[in-house]
Amino acid sequence: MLPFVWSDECLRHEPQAEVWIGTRTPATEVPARALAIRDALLAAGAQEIPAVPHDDSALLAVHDPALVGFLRTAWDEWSAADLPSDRVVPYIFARAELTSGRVPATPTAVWARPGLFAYDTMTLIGPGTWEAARAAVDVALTAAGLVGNGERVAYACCRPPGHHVTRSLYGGSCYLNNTAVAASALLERLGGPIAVVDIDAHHGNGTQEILRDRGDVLTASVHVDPGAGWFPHFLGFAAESDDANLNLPLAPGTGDEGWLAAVREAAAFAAPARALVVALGVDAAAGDPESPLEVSARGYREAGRILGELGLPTVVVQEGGYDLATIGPLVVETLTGLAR
Ligand code: SP5
Ligand code: ZN
Repeated sequence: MLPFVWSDECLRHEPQAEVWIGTRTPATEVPARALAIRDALLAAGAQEIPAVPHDDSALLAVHDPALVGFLRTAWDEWSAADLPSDRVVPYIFARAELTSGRVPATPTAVWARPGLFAYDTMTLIGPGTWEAARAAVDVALTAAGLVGNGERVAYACCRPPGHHVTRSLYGGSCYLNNTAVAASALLERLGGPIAVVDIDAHHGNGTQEILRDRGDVLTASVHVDPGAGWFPHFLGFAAESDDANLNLPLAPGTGDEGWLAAVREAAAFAAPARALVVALGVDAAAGDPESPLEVSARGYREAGRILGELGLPTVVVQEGGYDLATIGPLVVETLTGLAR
């Protein structure tokens, strides 16, 4: 049965909250997500494979060393500063225009440093955040290694998710871009072109910005229309599409029919590739608290079948999905469709 890669370290990130429009709201990207998915996979007979530690080379191929260095030490520095906040959160942002494009100073104040790397206030850092995010990269790289060595499909059961992280900025409940790291590693191993198809409910903005214009990666994303008021708000529009990038924004309320038509279009776009990375968010499902799309479990199974029909070596990397009662079965449905 299908191999899935796991690390207990991914459970160590406990954000507790998000700061949204200045209010502290309960976190939805919680450790129980990964446990729910793992339980469903084991019940379905999937084979658990422990993550193998990898050095930073694949990570640094897609991320600015300054971002990685910040994330590695952010909690230790914050907690040592004895601040009146139990999570790392930005309050001032180093927008490029602020310094007319010049490199901004590295702030003396520990509490100003997150503004060099964070693009939202929702993505809190606490004890264990770095260890979990770095372990998620190892999970994704282990899955990519399995596929590089001939496995047709491998699934990275990881969190925190990654597809909102750019080369140098973190946000959207994401810290390191597991999907982009997996794609980069697969590219090294198998050669290009590689395709990334992102079916998370939200646009894969970080993956798009990291991988587009490389010339050897095709990126496609099916997501709720940011123009209808949804994260990541600033991008994810159809007009960003070109020969190497395809954005398929969908109206809130879109169900199986419209969503699967877009998945088919994304699959056709990915067809010329030598290998595939699927950024699997199951938050497009009806009932998910973070998205207004209305996809069913049968829809997810059909999406898996459509992507599996490409017949490509495929790494599936977990992204979003927040309804603890259904995310496990939804992942199993997708992988069942894919691995048939
Ligand atoms: C990986 C992923 O699915 N990230 C999604 C990030 C989108 N979060 C946007 C949150 C907008 C405000 N949500 C208010 C509810 C607070 N829990
Ligand atoms: Zn999402």
